[in-house]
Amino acid sequence: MSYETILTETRGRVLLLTLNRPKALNAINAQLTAEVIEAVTKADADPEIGCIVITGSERAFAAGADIKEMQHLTYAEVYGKDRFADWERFNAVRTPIIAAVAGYALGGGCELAMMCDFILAADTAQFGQPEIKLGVMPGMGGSQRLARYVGKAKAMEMCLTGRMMDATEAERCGLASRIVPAADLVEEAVKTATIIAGMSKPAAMMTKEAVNRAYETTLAEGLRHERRVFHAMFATDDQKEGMAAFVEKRPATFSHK
Ligand code: CO8
Repeated sequence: MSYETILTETRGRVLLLTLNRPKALNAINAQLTAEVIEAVTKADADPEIGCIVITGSERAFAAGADIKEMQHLTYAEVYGKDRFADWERFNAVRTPIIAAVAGYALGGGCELAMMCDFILAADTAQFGQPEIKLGVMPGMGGSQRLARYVGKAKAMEMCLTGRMMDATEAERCGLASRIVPAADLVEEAVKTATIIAGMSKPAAMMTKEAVNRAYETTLAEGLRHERRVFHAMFATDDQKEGMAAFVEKRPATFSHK
């Protein structure tokens, strides 16, 4: 399938997906939504892809859901079509996804970045949930994920005032894993993704599932889940190879099985 609002490129075992609606600062419209979900779902099913990087432009990762597309919708239309529910398919992707954020990540853009497994921030990144200024509120996880990732005080202030958070603050409060110079962002993200994609894919998928479980369940349940998944890993060829390679003092070659 050829895409119009995103660019895709395979680098080794990494899919690099670039949001590409520059005139609208990568505002997330229905077409971009469908294309991103199609591309990540396909990559998830591809055993040759071990990690996905989603990025935008220097100016904007994404400036939110497309306001012009939403402006005249009625309640019956947004509720009837359960607008944004399609993103649940994005959340079901088991391959690790890195958000490489430069410039604005606002509203749905910040929510998309938070739906990824971690955020690498360029020093130019600006995060925000400015929906309140439009007379609405976050609709794709902003009120929930931001509160879990940065805590109630910051999440509440950001969602109620719409103020933006720069990269330094985002890293300090745990929203971004680290900050890199804007010029190096994509290369650094691909480099990080290449490390992940070189690991056993089943181990990476199970690790993603286990860490995400920490946000969905009690500590006791999460610990039980982790232990059972750890046990299951001994059924993989990659566990045998990884441990043999360590003992034999050589690099592991994973078969992703
Ligand atoms: N939707 C549609 N078009 C947009 C959006 C947007 N969110 N953001 C920017 N644009 C367009 C502008 O209209 C403008 O187009 P044109 O040249 O045709 O007028 C172009 O992009 C450039 O924008 P600006 O001229 O405004 O550029 P500035 O550098 O002056 O300002 C800002 C940049 C600060 C980012 C500014 O554009 C802005 O405030 N944008 C809107 C940010 C916002 O409110 N985002 C939240 C949107 S609501 C939302 O996301 C709900 C989430 C629900 C879930 C989504 C699921 C993914």
